Amino acid sequence: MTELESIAGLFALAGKVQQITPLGEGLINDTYKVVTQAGAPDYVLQRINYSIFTDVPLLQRNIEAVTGHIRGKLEAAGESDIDRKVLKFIPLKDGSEKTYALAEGKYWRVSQFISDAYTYQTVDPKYSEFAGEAFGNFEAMLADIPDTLGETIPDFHNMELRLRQLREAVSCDRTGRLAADPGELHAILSEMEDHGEEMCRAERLHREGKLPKRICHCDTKVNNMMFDSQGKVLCVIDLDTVMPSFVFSDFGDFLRTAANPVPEDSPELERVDFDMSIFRAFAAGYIRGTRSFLTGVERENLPYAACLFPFMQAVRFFADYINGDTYYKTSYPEHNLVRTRNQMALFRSALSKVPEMTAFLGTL
Ligand code: GN1
Ligand code: MG
Repeated sequence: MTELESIAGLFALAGKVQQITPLGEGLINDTYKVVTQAGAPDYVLQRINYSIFTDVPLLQRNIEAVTGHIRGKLEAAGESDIDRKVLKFIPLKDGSEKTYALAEGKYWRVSQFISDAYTYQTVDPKYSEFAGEAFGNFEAMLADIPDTLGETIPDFHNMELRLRQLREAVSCDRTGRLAADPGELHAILSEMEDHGEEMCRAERLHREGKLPKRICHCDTKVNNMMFDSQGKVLCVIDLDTVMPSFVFSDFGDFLRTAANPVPEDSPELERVDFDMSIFRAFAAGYIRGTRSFLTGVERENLPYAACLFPFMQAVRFFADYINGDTYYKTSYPEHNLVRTRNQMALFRSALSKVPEMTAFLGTL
């Protein structure tokens, strides 16, 4: 038996395991598909990146609360096919009801694999509108969750913190990458500093009592949404970062990935552009999905959110580059720098389109 098979064997799976193969393209956790014999569901086995999610019991408590709450709402609404509309985590065999295992110093969990479901790296406007409504509904369904969720990564989307982390990386220059730089890295840094203060607007609004924290998904990349074969949204996946945040997180991070015609690590900067047809479609769906709670301040700052997320991601990639690539998985030495350039190009493009975004929101 392989190591993965014996770990899968700790969970109360319905069928006998036949094969375990790698799945997905996450930058943080390692994910596998567990194929079982015919008749039983397949599963997703995941090794939780413990150096990033340091409180796994809290993480799984959040996820169980969120999926349980959504499951209850779907049942009350008489939904069919619930196991494809909300993730289902599998408890251990040992009767403890825990949904995670600690094996040889590593944390693992298993959820049921959603059959006949598809994820995409790119979406057209029609799918973006579905996604906007689905992420909006996700937030709306969680608006009345009775549990208090913890921050699985404290201050995850806090721009002030991300800038502080960048400055710390710069002042240590642990790898000497900055010292060896002929000028480009310093130019990136000064462009980031030029926009730093305006990009911390969310934290200021929150301090002034004008912007609430709500339960958000906080990783609304396009590929974290599952669609059925007809293109209808089934459910939202990758729930590690579901936590209290500003709604800008979900709005901004989706557009960061969906409105960019190229992947976040594409070196083809001339093709990076903030696609307004994706913005319009996603915004229309999102405004519909969040009608029950979205405030005026939240709504009028959605164009800011569309700029904030490429900017924040650029700052995070750049800090990691300077730190020597300790956070994000990389495939070659300049990977985080290529990602930084890409996200800064997207940020500039989004920033130039703020008036157009604001005008469009006014028509909804
Ligand atoms: C990470 O693991 P993945 O790829 O879903 C990161 C996100 C970033 C994203 C950039 C916990 O998400 O915040 O936006 O990479 N997740 C964490 O691709 O840091
Ligand atoms: Mg993911």
